[in-house]
Amino acid sequence: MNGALEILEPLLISGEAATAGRVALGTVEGDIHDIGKNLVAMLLKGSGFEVNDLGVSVKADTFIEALKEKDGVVVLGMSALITPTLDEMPVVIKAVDEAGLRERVRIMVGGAPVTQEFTDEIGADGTAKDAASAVRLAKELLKA
Ligand code: B12
Repeated sequence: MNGALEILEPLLISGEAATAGRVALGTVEGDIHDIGKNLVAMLLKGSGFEVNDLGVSVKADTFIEALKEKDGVVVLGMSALITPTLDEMPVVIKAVDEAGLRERVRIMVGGAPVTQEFTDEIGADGTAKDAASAVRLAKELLKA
């Protein structure tokens, strides 16, 4: 699947200047699933977002460093596919709060086990069930 994504990527990415906004994206610590995350990254890039893909099993500290790299509003996207690693999402959100970044960071979460109820419970700003909806969500979050 990831091999197919490599072939598709240049076809989906238009080469337009990245102007839609910035996204830092990763699969949370303890989780190595990345096919869905990579699809989300690709569609975001194809829609003009500048995407910092942090990879898999990303520690909270690594997310925070990436968010600090530049000033201004940024979307943080976290992916998780295994139920136990969902617990990492509130850990990262707490770290964002503690780093004083929450005001300029819009948080979206996703992956098959993520529900709207869970999203609300952990205080994330939104979730989406597929990559196209993730792009719409990122745009909405940046408007808010
Ligand atoms: C492929 C796969 C693997 C591959 C992963 C390869 C890779 N590079 O990703 C391999 C074989 C490595 C693997 C390993 C494991 N896996 Co696995 N795996 C799967 C499988 C079959 C498909 C997942 C997938 O890629 N789906 C396709 C993508 C496109 O969908 P998606 O990820 O949901 O992403 C979409 C949306 O969710 C959303 N989205 C995703 N991320 C984000 C992020 C944001 C911000 C937003 C907005 C949206 C969004 O958009 C995406 C695009 O449409 C699932 C079963 C299944 N049918 O789902 C099990 C599954 C996820 N795996 C499972 C398990 C248990 C494991 C292992 C722990 C097994 C083991 N004991 O070793 C290990 C993981 C080890 C670890 N530490 O992470 C379980 C998880 C159970 C649970 N809920 O806890 C599942 C459900 C299988 C099962 N039924 O038991 N796995």
